[in-house]
Amino acid sequence: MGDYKKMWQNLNMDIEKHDILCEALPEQFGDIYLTQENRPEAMNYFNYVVAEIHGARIMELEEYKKEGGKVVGTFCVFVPDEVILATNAVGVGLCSGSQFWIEDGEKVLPRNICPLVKAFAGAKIGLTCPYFQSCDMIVGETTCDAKKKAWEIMDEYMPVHVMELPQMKREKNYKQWEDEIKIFVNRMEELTGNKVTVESLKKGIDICNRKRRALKRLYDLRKNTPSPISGLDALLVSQVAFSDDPERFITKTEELCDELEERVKELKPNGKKRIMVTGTPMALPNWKLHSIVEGLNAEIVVEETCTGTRYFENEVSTDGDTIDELVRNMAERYMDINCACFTPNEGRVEDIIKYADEYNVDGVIYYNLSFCHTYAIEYEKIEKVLKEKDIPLLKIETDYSEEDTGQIKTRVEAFLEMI
Ligand code: BJ8
Repeated sequence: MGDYKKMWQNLNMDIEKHDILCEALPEQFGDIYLTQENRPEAMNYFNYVVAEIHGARIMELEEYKKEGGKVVGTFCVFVPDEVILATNAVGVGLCSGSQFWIEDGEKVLPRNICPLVKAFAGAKIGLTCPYFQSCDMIVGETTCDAKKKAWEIMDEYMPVHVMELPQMKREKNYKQWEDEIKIFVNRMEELTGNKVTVESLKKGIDICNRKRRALKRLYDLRKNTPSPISGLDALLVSQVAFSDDPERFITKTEELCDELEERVKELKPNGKKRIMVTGTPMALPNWKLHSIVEGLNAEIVVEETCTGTRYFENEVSTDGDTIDELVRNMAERYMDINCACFTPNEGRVEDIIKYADEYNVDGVIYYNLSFCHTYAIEYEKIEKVLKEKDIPLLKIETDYSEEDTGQIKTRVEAFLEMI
C-alpha cells in the first residue's frame, strides 16, 4: 500500500492503532489467498483492491468529496443502492469482518452480541476505519435487535438514518417498505442537494441490475463440476462488490467471468466435495470458514448469504414512468430477500433446496455468527427439511477470533468424510 498517512490524518484517524491493522492484513491475505494454486489471472484486480483497501479507494472517495460529492455507509442488503446512486452519491458497505475491531466495539456494546455489530461499532469508535471516516451519513435498518439498538450509539458519533424494515411479508408490509424507500429518497435529496428524477432513478436501477447480473454470471459458472474458481476467490469478489466503484466492479467481474468461461472448457474432475454455505454474512476480511473448508480438499460452490446469493438474486424492474412506480418495483425486489429477520421466512428454505440442486452440492454448512438469534433459531427448520431431502448438514456457530479454528477444522473434516 502507498503512503496515505496524510490522508488518514485528515480523516481524523488513530494512525498508531490503524498501523497495527495495516500490518496484519497483508500477512493474513498472503497466507489464505496467495497460497492458492492456479488462480485466475483476473483475480489480480481483486488482490490489488485488498492491498489498497484503506488507500486507493479512500483516495477516490476523498477526491469525489472535494468536488461536493457525498458518501453514505450501509450495513444491510435491504438498503436500496439505487436511491444512493440516483442522488449521485457513493455507497459503501461498512459491515466489518475483523476481530481487530471487537475490543473497541465492546467498550460501548455488550460482549454477548453478534461480532459483526461489535466490529462495525469498534471500527467507528476506535477511529480505525477510513470508510467510516469518509462517510457523511450512515444508513441503518431495523433488522435484528443488535443492529437496531446499535444505531442509537452510532448516532452519537455521526449522522444516522434508520430505515424501518417490516418483519413480515404481508401486502401492507410491502407498502410500508415502499414508504420507507420514499422517506430515504427525501433524506438522500436533503443530504446531497440533488433531486431524484425518473431518469436518475432508472440509471441507478440499471447500474445495480448490471452489477447483480455480473455476480449472477460468476455464480452460474460455479455450477460447473469442478467449479472454475475457488470459493475463497468468489467470496472475495462478493466482498469487494460492497465498496468498489460499481462500473469498474462490473467490468472487472465480467473480465473474470470471460476467463472462467475459457477455463470451463478444460475442466477435469478433481474429486472435491461440493459445499453450500448458508447463513449469516461474511464481511471483509472474514475468510475463516472458507479457508478451513477449502484447506480440506473441498470446494465451496455457493453461499446462500448476504455476501452471496441474497445480494444479487432478482432484479428491479425499470417498467414505469413515475418515481412512485419505480419505488414500488424496488420494494418488490427487496422484500423478496429471504433474511431470517422475517417471520415466517419460508422463502429461505425454498432457496436452499433450489441451490442444493442447481449447484449439485454434496453437503451444506450452516454458518451462524455467534449470538445471531434469528439465524440460530431458523436452523431447526432448515435442518428438518434438509433431513427429509437427505442433504447432509453441519452447523458452525462462531465469531471472528481464531480460538476455535482447530475445533471447526476437526468438525468439518469429520463432516467431509461422512458425506
Ligand atoms: S438481510 S442477514 S445483511 S440483516 S447483524 S442479522 S448476523 S445478529 S447481518 Fe444481515 Fe441484512 Fe439480514 Fe442480510 Fe444476525 Fe448479526 Fe444481526 Fe446480521
